[in-house]
Amino acid sequence: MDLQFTSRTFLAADFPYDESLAVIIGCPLDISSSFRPGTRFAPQAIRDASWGLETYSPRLDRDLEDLKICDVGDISLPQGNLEGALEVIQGSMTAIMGDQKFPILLGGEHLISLPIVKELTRHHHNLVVIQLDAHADFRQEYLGEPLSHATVMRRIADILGGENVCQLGIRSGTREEMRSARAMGSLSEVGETLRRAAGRPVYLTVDLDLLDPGIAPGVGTPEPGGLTFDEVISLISQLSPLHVVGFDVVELSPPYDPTQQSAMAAAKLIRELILQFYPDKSHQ
Ligand SMILES: [Mn+2]
Repeated sequence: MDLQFTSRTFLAADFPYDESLAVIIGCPLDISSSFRPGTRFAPQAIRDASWGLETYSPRLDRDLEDLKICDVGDISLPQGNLEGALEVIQGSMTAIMGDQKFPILLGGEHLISLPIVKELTRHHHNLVVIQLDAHADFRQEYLGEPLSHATVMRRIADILGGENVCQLGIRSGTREEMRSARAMGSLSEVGETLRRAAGRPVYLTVDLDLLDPGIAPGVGTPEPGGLTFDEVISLISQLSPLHVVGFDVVELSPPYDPTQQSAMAAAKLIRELILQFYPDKSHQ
């Protein structure tokens, strides 16, 4: 039969799980969003948008079709039970890491990065987390809650130490957040990040609101004054010398994305991240 079909997976991520080197996991956590909920719909919206893209990246001269990637679908999460949901996410990561796969997480709200990083510290010594985000997400607590998308990087810094977190692109935060982030040493620049992360395993977490709301309006907490798509790609290119061991892209909120433009931006960004950081470069 010589017919072609799209599927419900991310673009070209249909390799058998057992033989895959990288795994895409939807992580539709949607509990602590403070402004515009809807992140539970994001992983599938990103998958659907991805089929509008080419598998080939002219920038990198690499093609998703050459890679061994399996999109396993979305984790079933008990929305309404935050701590339970975080445990389920960490448990899924335990399984993926036990199978030695390169994890690619589609959020979900930003809090998913906390259980992911917790699990990664069990597998990677000396881990560095790089955050690309409009917001510091560095509150001690938010509305009395220590676990929130507004506190996630503070919790990660509590675990790793602020010097092992590099926050890039931050253009919003309270005075107290910015003060704490500065005091803990997590606010960073590209050059500083490259120095600190050199030779170490890196987990990259990308909040889509890094992009300007004109480019990606469909996010939980849009923040004017953001980067263009090309500026984000340029930033990611600058990080290419680093040894990235996994990444997430979080905070897309499809109910606020009626034209799919934010989901398209997310999907293209993910394609570029995969092609840039895929663990086996031998075929390229
Ligand atoms: Mn964030």
